[in-house]
Amino acid sequence: MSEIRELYGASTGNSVRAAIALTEAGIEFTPRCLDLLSGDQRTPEYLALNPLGKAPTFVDHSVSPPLIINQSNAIIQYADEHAPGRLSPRGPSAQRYRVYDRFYFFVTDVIAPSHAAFFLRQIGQQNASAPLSRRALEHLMAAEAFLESEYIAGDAFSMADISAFTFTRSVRDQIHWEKWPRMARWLALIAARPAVKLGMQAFESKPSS
Ligand SMILES: N[C@@H](CCC(=O)N[C@@H](CS)C(=O)NCC(=O)O)C(=O)O
Repeated sequence: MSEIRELYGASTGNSVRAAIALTEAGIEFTPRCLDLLSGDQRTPEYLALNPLGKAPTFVDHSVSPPLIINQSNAIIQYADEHAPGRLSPRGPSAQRYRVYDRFYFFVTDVIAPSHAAFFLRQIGQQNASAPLSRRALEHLMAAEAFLESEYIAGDAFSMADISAFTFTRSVRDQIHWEKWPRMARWLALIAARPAVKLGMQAFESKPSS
């Protein structure tokens, strides 16, 4: 485990997606577990790294000053750029833009409404949250049509699979899988990847000292 790169996070979709991307890219990092319920994200030390007090935060100490990335999707982009060809095809091509297109579909049309719904539930607005949760789920199921090949954006695993995976897994009990055979097969395929398994476990240990 490398102390040169650290990923602060918790067992939430945003942190786990970042951990999966770094692991798939072969980038070593030390996971730093935050206990969000205890407020680890609001300590002065953490706020110095992430002023909004959100997880994840990635710190790369190999450069001076250290590179700090706060957005999960920017961490995924870092992983993509540091391991060319692993999370998206090399060089501009129709295939590369299909990866980006589908990656952003999940980020903006699935994950974003689902986050908004979560926030509304947290502030007691259950009624307002329900249509957003439904919308996220409806959009997710559009991905059945993406899966003409094995992966979300074609024949190769990509960052689009990472953006789709954690949310799909989190709602797996709400899905009538018999209607979505390609998605069912895809979910099992991604869940079985060694790097995905490792990324999923990154923040399962107890808080680091
Ligand atoms: N846009 C950010 C969102 C980060 C975010 O909302 N993280 C949540 C967990 S999923 C968080 O840290 N919540 C703790 C809090 O708000 O106190 C990203 O994608 O990284």
